[in-house]
Amino acid sequence: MGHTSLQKIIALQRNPANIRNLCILAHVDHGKTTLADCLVASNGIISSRLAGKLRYLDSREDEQIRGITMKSSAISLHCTHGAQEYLLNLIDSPGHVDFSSEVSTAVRLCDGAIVVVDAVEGVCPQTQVVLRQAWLENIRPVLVINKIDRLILELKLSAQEAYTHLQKLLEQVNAVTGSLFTSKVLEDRAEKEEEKERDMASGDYVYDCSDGLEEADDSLLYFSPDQGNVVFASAMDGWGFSIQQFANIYSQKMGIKAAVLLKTLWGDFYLNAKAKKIMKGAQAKGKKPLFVQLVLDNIWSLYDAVVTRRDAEKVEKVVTSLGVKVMARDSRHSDPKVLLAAICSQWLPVSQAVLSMVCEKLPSPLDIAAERVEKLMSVGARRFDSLPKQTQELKRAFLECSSGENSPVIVFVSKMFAVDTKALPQNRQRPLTQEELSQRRELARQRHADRMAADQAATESNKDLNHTGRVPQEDRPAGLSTAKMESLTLKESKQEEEEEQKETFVAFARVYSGVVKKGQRVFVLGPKYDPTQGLRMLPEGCSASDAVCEVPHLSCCTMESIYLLMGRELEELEEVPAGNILGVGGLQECVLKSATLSTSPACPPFTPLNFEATPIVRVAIEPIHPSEMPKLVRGMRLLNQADPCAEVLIQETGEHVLVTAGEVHLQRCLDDLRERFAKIEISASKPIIPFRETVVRPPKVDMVNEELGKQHKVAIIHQVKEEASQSRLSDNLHVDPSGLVTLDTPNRLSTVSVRAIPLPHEVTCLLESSSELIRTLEQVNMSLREGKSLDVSLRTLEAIAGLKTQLESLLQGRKWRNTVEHIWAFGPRRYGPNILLNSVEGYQRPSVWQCLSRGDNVIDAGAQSAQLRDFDNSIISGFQLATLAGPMCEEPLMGVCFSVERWDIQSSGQSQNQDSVEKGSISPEDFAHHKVERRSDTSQAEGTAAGPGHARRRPEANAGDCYGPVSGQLIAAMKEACRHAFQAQPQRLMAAMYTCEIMATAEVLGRMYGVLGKREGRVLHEEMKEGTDMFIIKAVLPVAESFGFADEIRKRTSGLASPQLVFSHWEVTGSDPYWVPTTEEEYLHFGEKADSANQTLKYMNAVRRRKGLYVDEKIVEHGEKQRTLGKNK
Ligand SMILES: Nc1nc2c(ncn2[C@@H]2O[C@H](COP(=O)(O)OP(=O)(O)OP(=O)(O)O)[C@@H](O)[C@H]2O)c(=O)[nH]1
Ligand SMILES: [Mg+2]
Repeated sequence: MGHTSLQKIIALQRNPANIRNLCILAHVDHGKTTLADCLVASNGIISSRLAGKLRYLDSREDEQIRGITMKSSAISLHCTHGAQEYLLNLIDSPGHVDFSSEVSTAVRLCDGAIVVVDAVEGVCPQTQVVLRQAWLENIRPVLVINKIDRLILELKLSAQEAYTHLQKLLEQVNAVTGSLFTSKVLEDRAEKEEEKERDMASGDYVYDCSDGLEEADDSLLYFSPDQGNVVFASAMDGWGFSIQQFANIYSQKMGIKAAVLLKTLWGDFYLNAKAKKIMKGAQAKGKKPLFVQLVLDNIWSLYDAVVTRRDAEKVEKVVTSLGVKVMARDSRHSDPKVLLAAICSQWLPVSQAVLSMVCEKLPSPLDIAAERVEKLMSVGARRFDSLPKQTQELKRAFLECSSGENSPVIVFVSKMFAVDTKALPQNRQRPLTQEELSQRRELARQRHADRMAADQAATESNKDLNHTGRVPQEDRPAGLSTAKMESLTLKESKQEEEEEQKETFVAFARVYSGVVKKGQRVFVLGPKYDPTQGLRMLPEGCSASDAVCEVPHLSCCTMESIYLLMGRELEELEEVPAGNILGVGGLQECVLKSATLSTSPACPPFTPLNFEATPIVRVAIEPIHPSEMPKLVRGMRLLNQADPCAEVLIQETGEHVLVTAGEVHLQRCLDDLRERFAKIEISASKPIIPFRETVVRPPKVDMVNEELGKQHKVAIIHQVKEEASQSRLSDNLHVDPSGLVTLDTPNRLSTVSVRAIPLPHEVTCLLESSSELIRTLEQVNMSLREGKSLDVSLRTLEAIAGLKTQLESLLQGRKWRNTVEHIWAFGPRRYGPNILLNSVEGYQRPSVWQCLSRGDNVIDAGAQSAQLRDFDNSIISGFQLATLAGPMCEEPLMGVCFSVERWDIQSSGQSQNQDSVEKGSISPEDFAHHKVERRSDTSQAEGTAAGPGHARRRPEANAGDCYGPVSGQLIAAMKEACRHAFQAQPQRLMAAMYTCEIMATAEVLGRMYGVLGKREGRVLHEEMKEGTDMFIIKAVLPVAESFGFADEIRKRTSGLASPQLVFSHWEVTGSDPYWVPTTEEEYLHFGEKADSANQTLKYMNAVRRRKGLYVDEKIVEHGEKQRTLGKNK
């Protein structure tokens, strides 16, 4: 045993064929870090006695305390398999859903993954997610079924039962990969069909009736013990095996070929002892399957002897028969698990089983698939073959993974992590050489002599002072005061040091091609960098060390130091060849979270990481002492850089907002801010819960379930009118009983009529899930409008066409006839889940789907249309503003269709304003870069809306001049019209919902339902997990009610149930916040005030209060005059 030397690892780094880059993925608590411990122990980095208890890769204090991993960390290990030596770059990832972005950063750098599944819990939500992530990144998984000891000791299954259980579990896992595979095959088939259609058009097509599923090769895809990609293990007890090991053992013992055993050890086979043959059909004949007889029975009897019965004699026998050595202190230990671990870790060491599987079954960096390379290189909608030629040539560099002198360096940074500057290898104290030691000794001696001399002098002078009759200031020997002085200066320098002690950022990266050298200069390619542009602007053969002209999204930096990642430690290196995972220092200034580095400007930026988590929990943060604001700002900037998922933004109100994926993540971010990045006391606001505003169809029955007549409608109109009359726009505004709102611009030259219609739920969901696609669609449309052509991949076009067809099929019926063709825009930010519809008679404009029918939709615009077209953008901008912040509590809208039914502009006063159209309108980029400027946009439009009051005072003034540019007026008018149209319908809030899957035993079920009920949660389904006494409950719960939920559940169920909350969807909350009783029955039932609890109103008012908006609440609801009865007599 002993540390693998650094030299050895450096040597192994040069042989990519024997490198494996892999990560460990699983649901939370399935034993990833414990397994990693076993692997780390095999290299002698930690003692094997501590393996499984230390959790070496959980290096943060809070990780150890909470017992969950929060960040992914890497370690390089060495192993020998067969005659070869391998280098494993292993990354342990967190399983908690809040940190799933850390999984994305890990998966990107790997070629393979160990997927760990708890034998009892089976496939859990995060297991599915990580399998999907591995699939999306095209990395190959192998399976470890962990915690098999729980089947023996906790569930007390017999070996036969355990076998059935494991079979089912394997089926479940394979079902997940199977469904991923099928959907991919079907997708490919659709693509092929498209090609065929084109071939058909050219006439050379032979009909093919297969659906592609039969011919697709899926044999490598599934997990199966006989394929060698499954290991059964108990990481805690230190054992694990693949059936290969048992096949080898028994082939010697029984004289059966190992290959035969390998095929039959897992499956419906049994041993016919008489005939000494392996036969099929164990189940039908009621025989023990081979796996039970030869494998599980041995393990079961070992557990029985060591743990259950603690039978010393039998243990002795087993120990001798297995030929393992047990130390006396282990066999005498009071905890039988110690003895068990001692036996098992020699008999079936888990590290050996897992490492052999990894070396054999996972691909090396040389095996990187061409498909994966193309996927990494083609960003967004771009096609790989539309990239410049030099860029396409880089594909070879990837595939060869060559470390030649001339190969371009390509590095991908997937995250930045903070390291205490003092912990960096160059700052670490190294052992002193003999020479230095003697130098120091000499120095110390000198110092001591000086001090002694000074002391002497001081005592003498003191004596002199005493002689002259002055009272000594301190009646202590003067020597002490010198000591004090010294300690003071020490203290000061310590403080200085603390000031200096900073965090240094190290990039977590992988080299895909070339050799990375310390001090090398490289290009940093931002996510929007376009190699075509770069190649055009840069001189040929230009390198990053030359002075570079300004190319957008391209910068240069020096890789100041490079490190080998060794879990808690870093080792400094001089160079790292292709195919390895490494840490790079010195990128702090030019890389925020992730980046692509290259020596060649032809390299495209890699596709962005696939993040599964949506950051949803927002809090506002402030320092306890306001003067420490600059420290907080700096700290938040660092935090933003150090966390792949956290977002930090400054609202224009000055609030510093932190957005995180969940409560646990939030807690970690706050701890980091306090202790590492800002180092000040901070206070965080209550979480800011996001809502969406929407409208619903007018109800058919009233609140007491009576059929509604006209009465209700009258009430709504009444309400709208009332509000409108408060507004200064009232005489420009007209609301008709059907909810159509007509509004004039202040100069009365233009009129818009808008109606708000609720979108069907499915449509909203579709728009929500296709937001990326709609954003692409918008980009394509923009470039078309500007006359540029964008090379869009066939797949993207197909997806857009697919979206259109889906929308068409969902928007059926008279009301929605031809709607899809007439979609004007999506909003907010041009890709949100609301639709602007062009129902203006006779107004023709290019369709949003124009990219599907390139060129052939020339619109025959009449004179009126042409005039309107000039202001088209203003209407869109008004719609964008209206959907960005609704009238209920200024939250974004969702699922609303605004249909513009009339829009006209009178020509006078228009021509002089023509030129202001461009200036006044809000460009799509403004929306794309929204976030911080959001409110300022709104206020700009509101500023224009305030125009009319001001203008009415001077009606005689020139319309064009005093009301400002027509486009601005139109934006404001459109926005107001939308808001009023929205209010003319029954309004609702939509709350963000979490889903959670909770596993609990029957005893705690009742208490758990209690907690769920109290928090407005809803149980979707409940089922018993087969073979266990656990129930799996799936529930939804509003985010607003979720804070402290996990803790409460854990407390109420004594830690037996621990839910994981995952953002799932938006849901309309029950009631109308503006509802007042209108029918007689309702009066009877609710009373005049109808002041029973209205959850929506509570949410709405809370948001309004937070935003400083007017809240219509009475402090005293039922004020009654106090009377002193006595006086009245
Ligand atoms: N019975 C049993 N318990 C195990 C085994 N392996 C791990 N555990 C326990 O399971 C718990 C979680 O183990 P970890 O290794 O921290 O799990 P993890 O997958 O790294 O968890 P996260 O990183 O938080 O997702 C610990 O209490 C371990 O002791 C095993 O083989 N058998
Ligand atoms: Mg862990």
